Amino acid sequence: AEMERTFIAIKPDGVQRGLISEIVNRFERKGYKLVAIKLIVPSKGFAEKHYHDLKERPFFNGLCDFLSSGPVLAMVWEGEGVIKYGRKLIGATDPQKSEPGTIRGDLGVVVGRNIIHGSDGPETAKDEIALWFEPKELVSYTSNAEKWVYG
Ligand code: YYY
Ligand code: MG
Repeated sequence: AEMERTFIAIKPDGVQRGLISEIVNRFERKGYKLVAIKLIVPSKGFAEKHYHDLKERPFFNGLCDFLSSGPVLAMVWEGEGVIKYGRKLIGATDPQKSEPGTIRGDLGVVVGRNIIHGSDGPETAKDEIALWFEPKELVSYTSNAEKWVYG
C-alpha cells in the first residue's frame, strides 16, 4: 500500500464537548492507523504558526485565540489516501455546508466552532506533522489489521 500520513486535530470545542472518542472512532474503524497522539494546549503564537497561511484573513486572530483557548487533541493518522479521504470524513469547512455523515456535518453547527482540523494536502501534512510532533513521537509499528484492510 502507498502509505501517507496526515495531521488531524480535535479543536478545543470538540474536546470540551466530549467528542474525542466519537471522532477517533471514525478514523480507527475506517482502517487508518494511529501513529501519534497527544493532548496539548497550544500557545497563541503556536496557533498563529499552525494557521500561518490564513494570516491575512479577517477571522485569523479570533481563530488563533480559539485554538489556543484549551486542550487540542493532536494526532497523526496513516493510510492509503488518508490526506484526501480524511478531509472527506471531516466534511466542508462550514458545518452548514458539510454533508450529513461527515464529522462537521453530524457534530457541528457554525464555521467558527467546526470541531476538527485536517491537513489539506501532502505539503501541509508534512509541515503540520513537523510543527506539532517531534520525530520520536511518531510511533512505527505493524498494525495487525493491515493485511485485512489492504488485502
Ligand atoms: O481547512 P479547513 O479547516 O476546512 O478551513 P480553512 O479554510 O483552512 O480555515 C481554517 C479554519 O478557519 C476553519 O476550520 C474555521 C476557520 N474559519 C472561520 O472561522 N471563518 C471562515 N470564513 C473560514 C474559516
Ligand atoms: Mg485548512
